[in-house]
Amino acid sequence: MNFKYWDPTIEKMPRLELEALQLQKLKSEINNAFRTSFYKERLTKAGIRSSDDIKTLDDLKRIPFTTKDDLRDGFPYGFLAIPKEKIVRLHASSGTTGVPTTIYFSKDDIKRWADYMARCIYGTGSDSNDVFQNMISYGLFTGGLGFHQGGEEVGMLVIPAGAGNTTRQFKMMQDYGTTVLHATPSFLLHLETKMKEAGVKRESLSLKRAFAGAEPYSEDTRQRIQELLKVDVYNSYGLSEMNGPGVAFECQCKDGLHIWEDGYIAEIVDPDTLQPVKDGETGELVLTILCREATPILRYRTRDLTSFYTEQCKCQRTHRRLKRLTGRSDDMLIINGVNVFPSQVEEVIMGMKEVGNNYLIVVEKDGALDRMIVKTEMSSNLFMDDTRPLIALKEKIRKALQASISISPRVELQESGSLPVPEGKAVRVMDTRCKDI
Ligand code: DLL
Repeated sequence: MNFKYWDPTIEKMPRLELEALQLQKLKSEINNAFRTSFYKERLTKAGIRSSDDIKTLDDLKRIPFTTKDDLRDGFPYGFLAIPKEKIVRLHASSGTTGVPTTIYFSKDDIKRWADYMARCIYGTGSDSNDVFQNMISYGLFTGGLGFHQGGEEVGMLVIPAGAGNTTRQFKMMQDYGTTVLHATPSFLLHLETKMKEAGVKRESLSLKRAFAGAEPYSEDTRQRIQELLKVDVYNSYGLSEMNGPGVAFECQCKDGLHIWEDGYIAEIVDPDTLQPVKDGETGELVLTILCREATPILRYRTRDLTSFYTEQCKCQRTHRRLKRLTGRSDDMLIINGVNVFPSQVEEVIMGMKEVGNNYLIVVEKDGALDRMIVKTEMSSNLFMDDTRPLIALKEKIRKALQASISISPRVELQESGSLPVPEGKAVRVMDTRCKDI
């Protein structure tokens, strides 16, 4: 395979040099942190007086973790490290409490972010010959502008399509000869369902590849998108606290996501003990950003569960790879005492070709007990009035789920395209139990 590197000196940098670079950048990020009211207090309390107290990368452990609640408490300017007149943009996520976590950027921060995004995009084999349709929300969400800038940096023709409106999306693909897509995996599946309905022939499109991220999805879902849309799918991971997309991305080997270690320090800890897990073990990803001056964030608890690959990638990049992120430590459901991750359900059902492109997990109270209902769409060649194959399919799904999660859910089949598809991230779980208490 002919791998493409945006900057081989960085992407293939020997580990020792890379770690020395991390230490140097960490010190400068700590200097930035001391300019914020939040870290000035936090670091001083932890006995750190200046970046001189951080002598090795191991000293990072002396710094306390930062959480989403800290960011909310620091709203609006508690994490700002530069004068207001030097900020050129903000991105924010509203979250559930209504206090937005807000991240500010200087002009240089935006340039650096675009450069990481370009590295991700170019590493998939995309270049200035490509037409890139960015089908994700623009605005305060980082997915739209993040990919937009990266695409332009690579020299692609970028179509700022935004999310939703499949009819318009198909029209743009045909009009401009789109070769590369970016969307959530759930929207890519939805697109395929709508393509059949709209009578759009795959042969009339020039698609080669798609970037899919912003929400967890299984390897089976990737395979399904690849087969149905006939595109090469690359996993893309990021979070607004760490700029947005561009934190970790798959290369052409598509075997784990390279985390850009010249821009981030990644640790994986046990979410209960907060101690580092052994290499290769699953735990919660903790990130320190090294490439942003306006809003430094040190040891951020992402809540995302993953592990490091222990061996180097065939592409020869030295930046370590993360395993596909399957869920968050806070999205675990406890159903009648059994722990269930939504990703386990997805893994079971997306591997079945009779199952359509969308599903929903409902958890509700049934007297004192919990009841789990899995609603799945059927593939478009099954029909509601033909009951025998439907009963058999329900039973097949129920048994497969029971074998995987030790719970026997009620399975409900729905027509293809009938479950709701939000414009942003997919909503996979409806847990109504707390309302009954
Ligand atoms: O979702 C940034 C992004 C935009 C990433 C576009 C990729 C593509 P937030 O809205 O802050 O930022 O959500 C971040 O989404 O902590 C994960 O829980 C989840 N997430 C993002 N990418 C993936 C992925 C953007 N590839 C949160 N696999 C993160 C699994 C993902 N989960």
